[in-house]
Parts: sequence; structure tokens; C-alpha cells
Amino acid sequence: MNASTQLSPDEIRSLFAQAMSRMYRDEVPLYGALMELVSEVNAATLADDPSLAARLQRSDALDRLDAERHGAIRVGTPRELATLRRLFAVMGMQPVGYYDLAVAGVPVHATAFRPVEAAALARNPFRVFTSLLRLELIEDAALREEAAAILDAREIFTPRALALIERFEQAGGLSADEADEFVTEALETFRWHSEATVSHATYQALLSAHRLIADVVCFRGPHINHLTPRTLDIDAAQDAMQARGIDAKAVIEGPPRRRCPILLRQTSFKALQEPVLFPAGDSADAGTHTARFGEIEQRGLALTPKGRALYDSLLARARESDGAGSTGDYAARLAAAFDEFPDDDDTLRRDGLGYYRYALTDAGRADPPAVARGNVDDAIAAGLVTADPVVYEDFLPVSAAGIFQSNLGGGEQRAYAAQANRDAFEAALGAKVHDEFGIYARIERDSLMAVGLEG
Ligand code: OOG
Ligand code: NI
Repeated sequence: MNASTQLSPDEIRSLFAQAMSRMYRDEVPLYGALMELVSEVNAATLADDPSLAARLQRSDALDRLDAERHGAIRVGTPRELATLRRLFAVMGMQPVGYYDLAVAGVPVHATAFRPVEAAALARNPFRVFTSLLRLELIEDAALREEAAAILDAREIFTPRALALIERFEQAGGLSADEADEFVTEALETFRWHSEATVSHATYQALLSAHRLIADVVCFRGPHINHLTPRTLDIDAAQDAMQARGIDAKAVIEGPPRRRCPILLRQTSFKALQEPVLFPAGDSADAGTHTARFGEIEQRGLALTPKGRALYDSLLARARESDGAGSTGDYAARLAAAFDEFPDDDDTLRRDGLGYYRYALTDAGRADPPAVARGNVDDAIAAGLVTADPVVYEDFLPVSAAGIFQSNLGGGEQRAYAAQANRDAFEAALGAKVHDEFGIYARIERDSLMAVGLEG
């Protein structure tokens, strides 16, 4: 095939993200309401703050804002995870980061599939947080084996999706027609099925081992469990959810509200109780399942390892007193702890706490030798260069655990003594996960080189 007739992975990702969003809006109408609410909040925030709009425009973030989403899925076996890696590769999405949730009482570990290049992120940063069940954490040996057998027997991909993945790998791309077909077929893997594949008794047994285990094992595939639009003001979005009577999570996960947003703040509406049918002949042939929800996120500055270490220690301090981070004065403790985190871009940048993207101003473009004469700080002070925050594209394990917990229903808290096991995860994935810091550092360095300053 002629390469020029192929669709780029970025284009396929955008088609897929749109199709996924349409499907989820049909499946969970409340998600549609959430999208409307977020686009209203974003329009109001941009109208109030023209400098924010200009900054987002400079860093390519404005165009992608309305299309921006992340989703999450949970799979059961190494084979499923490895095939997902190949499926996401068709859309230019690579595994980035390793997240161990067992320490937080959720028997999974995870990665995020997402684009890694600056240009691809600017096109559409669609990400899928993908968890792999750690079956070894089921204590009851008989139940563990039953779950493994159920998972081994299922096929979560359509034959045509598998064929198109192979086609992509061999031809190095897909034609527009193949890409359309690929999106339709791939969507099948993430669709909700209200018929459980196991008996009510097995469902109940897995549910009592951990609600998440039942969610992964008892259905035909890894239904998308939420999709998340990005808001520019999560506090306003949280208030708007409450004002519209949407059952929002009590606490916003992540850092407190700041002048310069860092990392990721998240809130969600609680998972729906959905009817489930069990195979005919089962004594109890109907029940409910709680798994699918809607989430909102606000993204800010990507932190360096130094900034991240400071974030982790301040967050730990705020959470110390109650562990769960859910009492009324948590917001006040969080804000107090984060007093120590600088909150202006200049200090964040000079102290090496976050990654910045540099660009020439009109004056800088008019006088390249002047830019090259000094260092970055001189060039910024002279109005030749701007430094805008690099957006955090990843996830936060403590926040993710909070999102998992508040949406499984049942309010249970488990403790697993298990160690993080990145090697086992990568073996299952069939690849190493990218280091997120390396990706941000490269974006920063490339921007420095592009303005004529050393990277
Ligand atoms: C994933 C929860 C993690 C996030 O935004 O941190 C997540 C899940 O519930 O499967 O999506
Ligand atoms: Ni999420």
C-alpha cells in the first residue's frame, strides 16, 4: 500500500476517541450532561481570563481542549494486556508509567496508554488508564483458579480487530477504510454488556473477594468504566455538578486549588447501579452492578522528580491524620500543607520543580542573536522568550486509588501486603513502560533548542 493513502495513528486515535465518547454518551447519559457542564465552565473561564486563553493557544492546548478525554479499563490476563498494547499502538498510544494500586487496597497494577510526542499530544492527547488484575491476590485458591479459568476462556477482541492489528503491524499503517473498520471493531471490546458470563453465585463469591475482581472477571470484556473531559476550573465544575443534583464525590483528589495548577485534580460522579442479568436457569437471574461513572479533571504543570517528591511528601502530610482524606477539614489541611509549594511560574521554573516549554516572542523572533547572547532567564527578562507550563499528561496513584474506591460501591477497604511488581507487569505487557519524566524533559529540551538556547 502507498503510505500516502494511510491514515496517521493520530487521525485514527481521534476517530476512536470520538466514537468512544459517542458510545459512552449513549450508554451513560449522565456523561453527556457532564460534558455540557464542562464546556460551559471552560467557556466562562476562558472569557474571564484572556491571558489563560493566550497561554493555552501558545502551547497548542486550546485546540485540543474540547476533544480531550481520558478513559479507564481493567483487564484480567497478560494476554489481554499484551494485545491491548498492540491495539493502542495502531492509534499512536504507548504505555507510560507504572502504577501500583495494591498498596492502596486495590488488587491491580496499571499503566496509561497515551501519545508521547509533543505534536501528537497537541493533536489529541486521548489516554486510557489500563489496569491488570493481580489474580494472585485472591486468597481463596479455588476461587482464584475459577477466576483464572473464566478469564482464560474469554476472547475480548473481535477476529476482525485482531486481523486489522496484524495488518497495521505488517503494512505500517491502515487505509482510511481499514481505519474506520478498525475503530468499529475495537469499540466492541469496550462496550458494556449487561449479561454476566457467570452464575450469580460465582459473581457473589468474586464480589466478596473484592468488588473489582467481580467487575473484571464476570463480563465479556473490559467495558470502559468512565470517560473524563478536562476542565479549566474544577472547583466551578464541582459546584455546577452539585447545583444540578449530580451525586458528586465529596473530595477533589490531588493538589489543592492554586494560582498555578500542578499535576492533576480529579472529581467524579458516583458509579451507577446497573441491572445485570445472569445466565438463564440461575436461581437469581437478575441483580445490579456498580462500576461505571463519570469523571472531571483539571490538568496543570508537569513536575520534575524534585517537584514530584515535594508533592508526594506534602500530600502524605495532609493525609496523615485520617488516612482516607475524606473528613470535612481535609481541604483545609491540604491547603495548609501546600503552603510550602511555590505558587508562581517563575519560582517553580527557576527552582526546577516543573517542566516549561519555551517559545520566542515577536521581539525574540526579530532578534535571534539577542536571544542566543544570554541564558534563558535573561531572554525571558528581556521579553524575548516566554515559558509556559508543560501540561501533565499522566495520572497519580493516590488519586487513582481514591477514584477506584469511591466508585466500586460498598465502601470496603482492603489491605494487600503485596509489593509493587513492575517486572511482572512489563512481562505481561510484553514491553517496558516509558518513563514519564523523560518524556517531559525532552519536550522542554526540544523547545529550548528551537528558540536557539542550549537544551
Ligand atoms: C481507574 C481509576 C484511575 C484516574 O483518573 O485516576 C483513573 C479505574 O477505576 O479503573 O481513571
Ligand atoms: Ni480517571
